[in-house]
Amino acid sequence: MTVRSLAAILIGLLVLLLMIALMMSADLLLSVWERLRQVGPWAPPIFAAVMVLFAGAGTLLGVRLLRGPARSAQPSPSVVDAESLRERIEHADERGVATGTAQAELRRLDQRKDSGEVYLAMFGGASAGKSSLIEALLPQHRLTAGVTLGTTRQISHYAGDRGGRPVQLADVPGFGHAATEDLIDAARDEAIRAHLVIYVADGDLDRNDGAELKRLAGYGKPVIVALNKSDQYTTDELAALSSRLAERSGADVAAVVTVSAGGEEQVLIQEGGGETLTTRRRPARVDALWQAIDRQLERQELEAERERSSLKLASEKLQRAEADQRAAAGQALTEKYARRAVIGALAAITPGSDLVIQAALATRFLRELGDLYEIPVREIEIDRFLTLAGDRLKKTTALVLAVTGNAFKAFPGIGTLTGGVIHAAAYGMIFDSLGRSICASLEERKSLDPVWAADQFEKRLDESVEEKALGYARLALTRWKAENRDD
Ligand SMILES: Nc1nc2c(ncn2[C@@H]2O[C@H](COP(=O)(O)OP(=O)(O)O)[C@@H](O)[C@H]2O)c(=O)[nH]1
Ligand SMILES: [Mg+2]
Repeated sequence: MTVRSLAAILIGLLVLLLMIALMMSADLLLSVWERLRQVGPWAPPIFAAVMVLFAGAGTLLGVRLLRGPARSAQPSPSVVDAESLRERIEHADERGVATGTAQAELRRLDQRKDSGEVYLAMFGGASAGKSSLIEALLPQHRLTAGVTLGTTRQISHYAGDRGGRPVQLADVPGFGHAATEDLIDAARDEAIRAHLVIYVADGDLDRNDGAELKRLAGYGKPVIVALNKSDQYTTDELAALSSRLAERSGADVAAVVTVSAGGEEQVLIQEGGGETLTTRRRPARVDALWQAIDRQLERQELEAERERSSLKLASEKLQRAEADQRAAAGQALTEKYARRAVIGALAAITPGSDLVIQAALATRFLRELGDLYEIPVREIEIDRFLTLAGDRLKKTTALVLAVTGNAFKAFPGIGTLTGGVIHAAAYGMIFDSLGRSICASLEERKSLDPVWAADQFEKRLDESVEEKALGYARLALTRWKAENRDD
């Protein structure tokens, strides 16, 4: 028996089973309906409504499960409109957030829109041939392309014209090698601001390239991958390479084209018995790239896409500035409460007792941090966290006290200190770690997550003891001396 006939029999059986199931359910439905009608004329419609409700809820649940967690959990809103962003900036400005970068981004978008120019940004690894490619696309410009890696140190724009439309080509530093993180970030921002990105590669795409392309796709950026230095490959190699490139970049890019930007090379020329070294331009072939660019420039959505990604960029810059400000304010608050904890402990601690978090002070502290992050923290979360943190603290009490006691050795001539002073300094470190773990939870988890924050608390306590001990020891000692002067 062939596989085909076996499949045919199986399908036949399946159809038969389905038909039987259909008949049985029809029979069941009819009998239920009949009985419902006997109950009263109102019964069948109610029954039908309940069934529809169940089916609807089931479908909704299924769809939710398939789609995964709700998108709204993401910190950055995927669609930002200019008006609400301006409002957010204004509010942030009033709170003292450094909104300059976000505002500059909006201004730049307005300027670019007014100019009517189409912005194309080069992007890619160092020495892939970005600068050379601009020279090949716009021969009226001479750039400082070079053999040295990472020659391009800043973002420059080169004006041109394509089919009567003014264009600006942005040359950016490539990533890899000598490029600093700041330079790469500036290049990324420029790519996000552009209408269209030309991703230059001179060989296979590696993991770095993949990550950059994914990131650009996240902004909805149209990207053309230009496989450069095609003169270095045979026709077969080139075909294999570009199909691999297309496969690897997948849905993230609009097109893959092969080009030869040319660039310059040093050659030895034989002349009348002697040899001279001269610079020669390699021939450039960039027609395929221009055609791919033209196709993208024809797209209606180009302008709206540029606006969307630029606004998203501005919004992210605002978010970063807000986070920086929250972190600074959180730090200041932490220092304030750590001092209070030291002072409070000096008055209250009996020598030799365990470290116990000063609950009333800690509760007020955590509330204030919640207000700062504009995240409501509930009593129950605070209690739970303080309990967990207290348990972790028991494990480290000996260590914290030992390190603190040791720190006092830095102060000459203090002889024997009461355990109370050592305890007080330890409280400074505890509140320091409390503050930093809660700030981390509020920033990263967008809530006071008791278990997560308690883990952070323990880790930060371990990390900070050595470096912080001296500072809090000094504080405790100063206060203690001030209080005992009259004795
Ligand atoms: N063989 C060959 N070399 C090229 C080509 N395009 C650029 N180059 C060379 O690649 C090197 C780096 O070029 P450059 O434009 O500075 O790269 P960038 O760092 O991406 O801007 C230079 O030595 C260029 O001459 C090309 O199409 N073929
Ligand atoms: Mg360059």
